[in-house]
Amino acid sequence: MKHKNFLNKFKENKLIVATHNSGKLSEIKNLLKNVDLDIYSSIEMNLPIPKEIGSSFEENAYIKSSETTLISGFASLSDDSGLIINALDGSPGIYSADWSGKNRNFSDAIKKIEYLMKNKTDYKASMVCVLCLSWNKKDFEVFRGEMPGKIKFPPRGNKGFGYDPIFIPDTQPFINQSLTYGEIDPSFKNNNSHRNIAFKKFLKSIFKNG
Ligand code: ITT
Repeated sequence: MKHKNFLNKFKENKLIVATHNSGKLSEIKNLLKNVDLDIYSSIEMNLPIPKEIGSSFEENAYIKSSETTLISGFASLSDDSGLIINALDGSPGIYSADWSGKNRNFSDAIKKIEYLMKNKTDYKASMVCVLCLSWNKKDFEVFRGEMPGKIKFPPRGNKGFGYDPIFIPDTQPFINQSLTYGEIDPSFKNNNSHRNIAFKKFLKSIFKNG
């Protein structure tokens, strides 16, 4: 059964997922599968790519969803996310997409991280996801999720996207496992990830506040 209790935020029952990243989009569509909204994305609506000039995940998420709502006239949900590495003072952080270059080549970004981590001993890292829901052109709410873990080389697994092959989340399918997100079943990742944590807050808010 699909949940329906939030009509005043979602004109014509529509929600635009404000992303041009197909890996994220497939996870987000899955997380929204029990919500009774008609889901569209920036990709299929051919919307321009917003300039992410903010200085935090929250600011960039707000830029993406508010711009999408302004242009489309509909409520939109953005996702600004990335990998935070302790030994690199939090990099790549909000620049996680930029490190993969114009062609979004994540094997280059991963090689760069491997090089920078050569003499480091602290492999602690986390994945962050900040969602921003914009509606009525000026209203918005942000939701943050974080998954602690560590990075590990060489990259392993091709089930995910972006930095998944080098990130080992603390939450594993079974105790004593050390699988990367690239090796973990996508449904397990989606039920336990930084994105899922942010999504739970988002769903709680839309069902509570209507
Ligand atoms: P949009 O802004 O259009 O959503 P983007 O790729 O530019 O797409 P971000 O600015 O949020 O997205 O950049 C975050 C990068 O970090 C992104 O390119 C991903 O590949 C990577 N990333 C985000 N979530 C991830 C996850 O769950 N697993 C692995 N990598 C992830």
